[in-house]
Amino acid sequence: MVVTMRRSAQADDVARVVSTIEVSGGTARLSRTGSAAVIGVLGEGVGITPEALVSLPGVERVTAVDKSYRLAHRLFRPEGSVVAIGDVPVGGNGLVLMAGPCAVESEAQLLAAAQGVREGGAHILRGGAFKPRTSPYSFQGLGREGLRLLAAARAATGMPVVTEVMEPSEVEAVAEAADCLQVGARNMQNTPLLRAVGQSDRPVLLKRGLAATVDEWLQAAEYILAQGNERVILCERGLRGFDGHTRFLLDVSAVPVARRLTHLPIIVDPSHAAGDRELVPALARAAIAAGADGLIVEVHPTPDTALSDGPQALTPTAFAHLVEEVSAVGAALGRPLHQA
Ligand SMILES: [Mn+2]
Repeated sequence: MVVTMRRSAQADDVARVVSTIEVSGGTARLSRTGSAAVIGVLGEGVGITPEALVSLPGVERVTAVDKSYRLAHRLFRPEGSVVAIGDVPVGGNGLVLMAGPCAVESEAQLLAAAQGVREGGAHILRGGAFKPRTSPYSFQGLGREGLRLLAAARAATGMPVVTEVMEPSEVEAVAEAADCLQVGARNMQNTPLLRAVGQSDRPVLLKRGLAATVDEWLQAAEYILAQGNERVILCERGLRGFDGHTRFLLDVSAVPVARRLTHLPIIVDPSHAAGDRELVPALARAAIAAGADGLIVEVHPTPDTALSDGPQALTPTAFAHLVEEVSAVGAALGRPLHQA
């Protein structure tokens, strides 16, 4: 259930609703953005009925929402959420660009990538220290040393950093080095990891699983939100398709579908969907046209020597060109690139 208060409701009206929920054994989560308070009811049990809540002073309406997610539900924050990564707001009107190498390989490679994407117009640096590779014989990332290099790149460029965390036991170390924790597609339904990042104070970039429905994706987000971390950004990155010309099938329709269902910001990863650098700009333009709040793009100073995902990596020059194109698409829709 989601309880929407009247705009005229007083603080003690809200407190009465919260205590009614809690006395009945439920948990109340308050959302206070916009003109009216909204209260999400978690773990509603035998004692709480919509009738008991709707008759309380100040209550405008009580809406039954899909039981599987409610803090992620658009009703909980109808005007949409803005989630800051460092000082960069994701969501809202401006478009945000995250870019950098698939994997952190060395100090020189990361710094060249970071400076290249910053000059090209990126707001946030991406780079993997812990890499979930399909084959155990592929490069697995530099691990803790990669985190150290990311923190150094952040200090050198001033760009906030997003990087993947794969294990609950690593959340603290990754949160220290990075401004945003990425949960990768292969871990979207790793519930211990979702709970662990839900207890972190860092924002979380939640990639959609490569065979996950939109509802499963939103339920994964709900795991994080239910732990108390309200800062979740969704990322569409392509589904398993049947045509080998692209690595995955970018689900552009997931952007407006998720937009209708949730208040969480939504970005798109055109790189892993395409798997081919020549296709990345078209998918990036399509994502912005479909209403995405931003992009996460793989860029490498020398893609041909990349230790992972080289075929889909753009050069910094190609990235700068992509930024010009998506900026034009965004401008046509009244959504300029975020200005620092
Ligand atoms: Mn990659």
